[in-house]
Amino acid sequence: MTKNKKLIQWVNEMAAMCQPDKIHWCDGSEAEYNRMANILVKRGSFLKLNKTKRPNSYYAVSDPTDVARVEDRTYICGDSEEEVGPTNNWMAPDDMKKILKDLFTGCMKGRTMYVIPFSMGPIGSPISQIGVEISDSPYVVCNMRIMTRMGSAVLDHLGEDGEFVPCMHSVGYPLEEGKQDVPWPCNRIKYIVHFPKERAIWSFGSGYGGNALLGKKCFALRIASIMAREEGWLAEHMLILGVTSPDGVKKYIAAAFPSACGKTNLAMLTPTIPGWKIETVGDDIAWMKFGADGRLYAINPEAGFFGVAPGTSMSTNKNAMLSMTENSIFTNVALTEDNDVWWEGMTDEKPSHLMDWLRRDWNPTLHRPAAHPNARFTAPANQCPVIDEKWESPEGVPISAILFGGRRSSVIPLVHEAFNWNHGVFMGSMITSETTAAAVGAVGQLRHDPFAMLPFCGYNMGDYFNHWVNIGSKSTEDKLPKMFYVNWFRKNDKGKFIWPGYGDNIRVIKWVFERTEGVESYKDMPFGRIPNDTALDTNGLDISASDLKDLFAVTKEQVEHEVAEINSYYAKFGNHIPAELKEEVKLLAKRAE
Ligand code: O2Y
Ligand code: MN
Repeated sequence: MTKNKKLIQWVNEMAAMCQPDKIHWCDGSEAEYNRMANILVKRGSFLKLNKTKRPNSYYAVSDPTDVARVEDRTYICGDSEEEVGPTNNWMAPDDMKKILKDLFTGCMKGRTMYVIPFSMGPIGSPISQIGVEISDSPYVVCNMRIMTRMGSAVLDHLGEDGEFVPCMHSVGYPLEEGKQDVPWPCNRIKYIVHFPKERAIWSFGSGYGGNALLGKKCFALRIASIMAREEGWLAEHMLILGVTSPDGVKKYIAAAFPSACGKTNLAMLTPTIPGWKIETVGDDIAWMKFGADGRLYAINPEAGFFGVAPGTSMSTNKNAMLSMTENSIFTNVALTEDNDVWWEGMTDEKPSHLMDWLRRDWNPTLHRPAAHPNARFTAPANQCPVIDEKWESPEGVPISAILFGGRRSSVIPLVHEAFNWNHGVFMGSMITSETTAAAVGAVGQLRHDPFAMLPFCGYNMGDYFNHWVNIGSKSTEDKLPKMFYVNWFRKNDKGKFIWPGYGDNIRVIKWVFERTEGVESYKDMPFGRIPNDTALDTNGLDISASDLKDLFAVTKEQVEHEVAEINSYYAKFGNHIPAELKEEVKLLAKRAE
């Protein structure tokens, strides 16, 4: 228990409103985890996987209507619509509170209310923050124990008057008298709501991923981006990796990619060129603050991976596969006859018989996927074979380069480097990418996703760009990370990917590394600096000279089209777009002439 007065008062208030049968304060112990898992097994929500093949691991399938983040039900309730900007849904805070209070009243009848104290980042790090999630879902408790530092140690650190972010969650499925529970309780009505002034989160109706594990997207990105702006730091949708050259020199890189564009794969990459080593600090979120030396230091606020399963295999991401060999949870994948997991792309040969994520018999002749495309594994980060020795360092790791990326089949080169900080901010602001299954909605459509933060920025995106420009004025170019834009996804005229990707992305990382060392291995093109003719290491790579050329090919008309596109996108934000970025658009237009 706790002596924190604010926390006790909040829990009492929420309990009075939600009317649970019981309240359980989570201690984060292994025994508690096992008890929760057993509750879920009894309810039919969890199935214990084959204990020889996948020790201490569980299988869950969600309700078919609750499979991804619900962006159209996600709100930022700032004081005004302008404050949250045109990329967020808005409602006046008092109006939203009324709706939520109605929905939450009695919503936990017949259930236990779990109080889940958690730390985003190593407990006690100057960059970390504390949250407390209240939830009626034991599935959330289990996942939060993997994804965050959770339990009594956090309450001890919080003390009597420490600050925390209150995160209120219900699946919205009360068990009034006689009502039977279901394996995946949820509600047709869903609200994922953020109150910036109170720094509070309310989530109703969904038990899935980012909608329900409130430390992740809701806190570590939306609320933290607001904190970061007020306090002069950065809360970003970025992986963090360490790269060591054959000479033993180590640098850290952060990289922002839209959802399900291979961030986990890049974070755990197995290099195809000898002597290079990649180690993982984080695969989804980075919090970065300036150190006394004027450099940006990053921590991974999470303690686990909530990765996309389909497409993950021993050849695409061996380290992810080895991270989830035990103590893991699998959601919406398929189940094998011997109680193990399977998903599309996991093995070359498909199993002859499975139970699919909709609990139906499945065999390969059916020609439909056995796993949902947004199926997930939840695995502890410390089980990753290439976890970086400093991944829990309280002071974070110094960042030498920031990569931006998107899924673009044409126009954007394999890699280009920014001329300077503001040009890099401009590059981040112009990310467009083809949509994936990580969020509900059409897949494969091109959409702007600036800094890969479109669904995750807690305030006006124009002001967010300005915050990035301001960060650049707090240090000097030699200390700030260099910025790059990468695109692994260019296709040829037959619709085939030109670049092999995966482990071969080390070739691009190698060039980035050398650029941070000051090697003059570049030439200019309108978008920025690209590797000069000999700079990209293609030794041992089966790629023709013309394909290589195509990876960087851009016509004047294509650049002009991007300029027109970014101008019309910026127009949505009116005078919130910083003058420095408007200037960058003009400079790009000039370079295309
Ligand atoms: O949260 C979800 O339901 C899936 S989306 C997700 C999960 C882990 C990491 N990133 C994302 C994302 O959408 O960026
Ligand atoms: Mn993500």
